[in-house]
Amino acid sequence: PGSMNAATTVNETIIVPAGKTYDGQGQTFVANPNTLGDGGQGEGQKPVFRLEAGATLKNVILGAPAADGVHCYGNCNITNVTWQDVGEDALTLKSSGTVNITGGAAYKAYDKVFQANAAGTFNIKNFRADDIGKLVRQNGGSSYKVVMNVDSSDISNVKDSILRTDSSTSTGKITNTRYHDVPTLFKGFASGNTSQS
Ligand code: DGU
Ligand code: CA
Ligand code: CA
Ligand code: CA
Repeated sequence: PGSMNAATTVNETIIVPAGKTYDGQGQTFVANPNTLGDGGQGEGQKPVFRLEAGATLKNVILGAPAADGVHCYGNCNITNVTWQDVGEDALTLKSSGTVNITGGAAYKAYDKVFQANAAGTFNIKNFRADDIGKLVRQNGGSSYKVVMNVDSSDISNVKDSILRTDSSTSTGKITNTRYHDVPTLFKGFASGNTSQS
């Protein structure tokens, strides 16, 4: 009980080394708009967290501004991380790997939440998303394979679609998930590459 903890302002990207875990213990982090980015739609903003291969980020709240969110270089685990107001996007896979997103939430993403800029897999489980453009977007025009799995989540107020790709090899699967005010679940996938149950 008592007063809330003030947000921590991040002036320089926090790097989580390969294989290590960063536990935010429920603290709120905000980007310094002058050094990382203002969380608007301008490209080239810096991430608040950069995860090297095999790193884990957990128990973190990203407040506003969130700049370019989280960058993953290879496999990463994102556990109980909430974006209160997604910046340019929430998380980007920068080099090939599997991103496991378990628990947490993302709100107010003008465009994308999760951005796939390399081949890999997104396993999204027990996640809440509201007021977003798209939940996962493979980089426009790319043809590598991205596997997008959403399970036991709750998604609402989507402008575009939940999962979107331009690649004929990418796949989308949505299971045990509730959604409302979603115009399209899947966009751009080859026939036979999506499933929903
Ligand atoms: O149009 O600039 O949106 O990582 C292409 C975009 C794209 C990336 C992507 C990102 O290449 O900037 O935020
Ligand atoms: Ca972008
Ligand atoms: Ca936003
Ligand atoms: Ca971005």
